[in-house]
Amino acid sequence: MKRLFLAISLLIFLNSCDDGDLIVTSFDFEESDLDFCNGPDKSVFYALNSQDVFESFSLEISNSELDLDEDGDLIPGDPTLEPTRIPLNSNNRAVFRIYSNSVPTGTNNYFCSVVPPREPQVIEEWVSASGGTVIIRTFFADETSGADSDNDNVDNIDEGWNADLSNLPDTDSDGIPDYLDVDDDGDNVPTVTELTIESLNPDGPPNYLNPDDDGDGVPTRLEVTEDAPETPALFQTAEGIPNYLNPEQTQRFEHDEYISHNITRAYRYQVIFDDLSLTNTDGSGETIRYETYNLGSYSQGGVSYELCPEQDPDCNDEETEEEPEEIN
Ligand SMILES: [Ca+2]
Ligand SMILES: [Ca+2]
Ligand SMILES: [Ca+2]
Ligand SMILES: [Ca+2]
Repeated sequence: MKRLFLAISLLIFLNSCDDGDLIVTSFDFEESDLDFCNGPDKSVFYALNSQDVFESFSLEISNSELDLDEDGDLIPGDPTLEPTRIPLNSNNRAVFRIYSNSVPTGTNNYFCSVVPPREPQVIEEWVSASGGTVIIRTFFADETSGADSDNDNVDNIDEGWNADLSNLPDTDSDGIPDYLDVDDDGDNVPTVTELTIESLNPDGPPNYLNPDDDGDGVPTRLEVTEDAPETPALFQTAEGIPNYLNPEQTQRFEHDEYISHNITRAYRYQVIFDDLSLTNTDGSGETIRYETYNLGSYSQGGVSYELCPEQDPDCNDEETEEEPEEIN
């Protein structure tokens, strides 16, 4: 009875103590930059503090709750849709730990290893109770004016990006706004390449926004055969001038081939707990409760992002891989 009373009074005390000065830990991990790892059956978002004390705050989630690729990396959901809500239970849990020594990071990740390493020793541990929820919200991390979402060397702000994503310019009317379009004028010569080519008509639009770069009436896209849309410079005169930059050359090849418009993008995952109760695993029953706890964000770059020009009839068709022949 005495013990129960102590636990209850501690609970009241902890709840009324906002600054956390008088308790063992302040659980001061809010708005951390998080790391992520994937193990055989669980994935873990975590933050480490090794400054005055060795401590960590982690969120372990059963792999079945997450969208993961074959490398164990997160597959981001659509940022415009509702966030993922995962119930806290014995498989999905928040864990706060204090250690005897620093926690190793790197390939043998402490948090995702199958057998918990003997070192460093855990000297204090708090684990979440069932009942709460963790909310994982996905954002694009490249939706800023200074970012270059399509990596074509023209910053978003210079491709008409705005925070509301309203009235986004689409120079070639292929359904892909300029800030996500690697070929802004749809002429099969990537913007990043056209930026390096001097315009034949200095008073006209820059090459990367001009679908007929030499102004000969034949679209650049059709001055190249469908066999080599990626290498327009192959089609050239003996003097080495590509046809698409030569108004004297007006040979026209009809086709509907388009270069790949796929890009890679950067994402951010925000991890917020709703109704988080952490209980000390030392048996004391000490509990601390947060109505909400914003653990922080995990950033992920280089995520493939498929885009298709509306005019392209066979964009991103899965190429049928041939079975390797059996060798006896
Ligand atoms: Ca476009
Ligand atoms: Ca672009
Ligand atoms: Ca182009
Ligand atoms: Ca032309």
